[in-house]
Amino acid sequence: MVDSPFTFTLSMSEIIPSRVDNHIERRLSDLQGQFNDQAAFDKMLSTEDQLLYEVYEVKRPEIEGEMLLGVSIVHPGKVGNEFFMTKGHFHSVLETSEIYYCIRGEGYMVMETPEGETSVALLTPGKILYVPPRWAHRSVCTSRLEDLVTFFIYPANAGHDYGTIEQIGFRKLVVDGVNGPEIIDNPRYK
Ligand code: S6P
Ligand code: ZN
Repeated sequence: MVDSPFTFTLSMSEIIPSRVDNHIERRLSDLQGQFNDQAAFDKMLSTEDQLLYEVYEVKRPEIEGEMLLGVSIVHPGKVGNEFFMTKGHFHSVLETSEIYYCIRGEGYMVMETPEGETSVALLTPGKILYVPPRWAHRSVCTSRLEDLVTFFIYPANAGHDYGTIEQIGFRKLVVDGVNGPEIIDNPRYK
């Protein structure tokens, strides 16, 4: 079967795309064990299970040859001195890449390979980031008031390996330092 081409719009002022097949919401409790300051995490969670980020997906068959695309929105905030972030993942098919286009806000993409290389890319509106195959990736919002909004596209057969990051964490963290956002070594990296 041959599919018909389709268009949709992503207004710079609205940020929610005109076509959405799936809306994911991830809350504080979904990131249990991922933030450095567990006491701050527990305290926050006892008050409210805050919404940290959302993903608006355009669904396609998850097979080789197709692409998945959508918008990721990380809200501003911190757990202790660590900025709100996504869970982060490797792709299950490790040899698959991803492209991000930053639409709004400011933040970082924290990345690393299984071999231990690390890279942290600044995201500002208009910036395009190419995440090559093998690099785990996590978005971090460092804007104080604004969301970090990115458009993403990646091979539909990539899949997500969340387990590795849940167990070992990322090697680098983004924290709020005396002079603003700082990239530091993760003291709890396993
Ligand atoms: C999927 C792509 C994004 C993330 C989204 C949320 O490969 O990288 O759509 O899913 O930014 O992050 P996470 O780590 O919770 O999937
Ligand atoms: Zn990904």
